[in-house]
Amino acid sequence: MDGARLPGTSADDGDRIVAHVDMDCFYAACERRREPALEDDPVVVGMGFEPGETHGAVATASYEAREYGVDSAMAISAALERLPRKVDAVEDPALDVADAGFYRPVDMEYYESVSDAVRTILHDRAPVVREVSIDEAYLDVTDVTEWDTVEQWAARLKGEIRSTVGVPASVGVAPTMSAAKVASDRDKPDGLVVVEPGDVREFFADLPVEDVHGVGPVTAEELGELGIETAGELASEEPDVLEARFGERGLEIYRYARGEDDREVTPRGRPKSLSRESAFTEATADREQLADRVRSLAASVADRATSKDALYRTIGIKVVTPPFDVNTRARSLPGPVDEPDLVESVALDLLDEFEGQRVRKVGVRVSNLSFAAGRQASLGGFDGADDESESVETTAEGDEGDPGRSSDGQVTLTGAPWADDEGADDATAGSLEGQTTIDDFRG
Ligand code: DCP
Ligand code: MG
Repeated sequence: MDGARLPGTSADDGDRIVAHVDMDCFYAACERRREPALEDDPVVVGMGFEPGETHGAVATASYEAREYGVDSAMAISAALERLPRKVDAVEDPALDVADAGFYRPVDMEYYESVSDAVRTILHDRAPVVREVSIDEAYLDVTDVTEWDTVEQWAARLKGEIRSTVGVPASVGVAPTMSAAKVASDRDKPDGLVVVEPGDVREFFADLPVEDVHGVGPVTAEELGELGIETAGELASEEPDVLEARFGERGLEIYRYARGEDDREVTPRGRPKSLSRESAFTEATADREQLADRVRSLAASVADRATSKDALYRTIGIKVVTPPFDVNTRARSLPGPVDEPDLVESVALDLLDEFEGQRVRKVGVRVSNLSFAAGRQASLGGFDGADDESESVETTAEGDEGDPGRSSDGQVTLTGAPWADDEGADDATAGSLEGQTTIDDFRG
């Protein structure tokens, strides 16, 4: 370890330098990239605000639009109440054009391409990169910078992303992943926050417990019942009390709240999809039997996604009809979700097309995965990651490639076999040859 340490810090030679990069209002920034006239105006990206559409949600809003109260996951109708569209404001004398915004539909393919360009820079700049989602990554930069130069290093990285790709990023740097993550969020947009070793606990002290890695809304509420509202309070609670209430996990969140986080930034073969399939002893056209099987497959796949902290944007089914015709259908959603009910309803919906046909085997798959930051990080923290390789696809080959996009933003894929059909590194691989994963559905 050759990193120079600032005098007066409690850093020791084991300290890592971790950077967390999170793009600012990413989808909106992408829209601005190709439509520079939008630069200083409120921009909302979402689904379902096209004429005639009545429901849908905001994927993201530019910071100008956030000032009107528009934010991710808000219903489009609510967003339009707060911030009318420019085009409407121009025509309606009751509306002020100055207080109106531009609305754009989600274009994932384009955002993925921008994300790829950012990733290229991250990989150029850091030896170890862990991508978390389309707009977020952790970098271990211990070997490429030092604490007294890391701020300049991060500023250069941001500058390069801005000048080369044309989108703004916020960067947090700290000795741990959790502190780096919180730091990148501290000064958004265009933020740059460095938390030096020795300052981590103080940095966390006033944050709400929800900001502590591993503390979700439910745990936060339970902590609230114990009178613990901030990370500082959690950090100074008796560990015994936490252990009694939450078990081993109580000790873990206690350590995280104290800024102790020894997770390492490791590159991860990101799973492309999660799937389950199951064969019938005899091909059947019985709607209820098929639907039942699809329901349990959907529940199982959704469970696995939840346990892996995966969000999915595409839900698909596979229907094998005699003799061995593999049909796949999929539907893409406007944004990544973790919604077991949706997996079931979309899968059943897609199954309708095969009404009346005899079916040998059915499968359900979620794909276009992303890993929500706080939750994703728990893979390294609380999860036994050892089952990962046998239950996820890690190959890029055989993925659905370039789906056609229809005008309503829903992507319907047809015909392409699933990656696991081709022997990808998945628990269901090889099941086409008659082995099934039916064991997964007993009970
Ligand atoms: N996203 C979405 N639906 C959500 C949240 C996010 O579709 N409920 C998409 C749109 C975002 C992108 O994911 O642009 C990245 O998510 P972030 O949480 O990083 O949000 P932004 O990058 O938009 O804003 P910020 O500047 O707060 O990071
Ligand atoms: Mg972001």
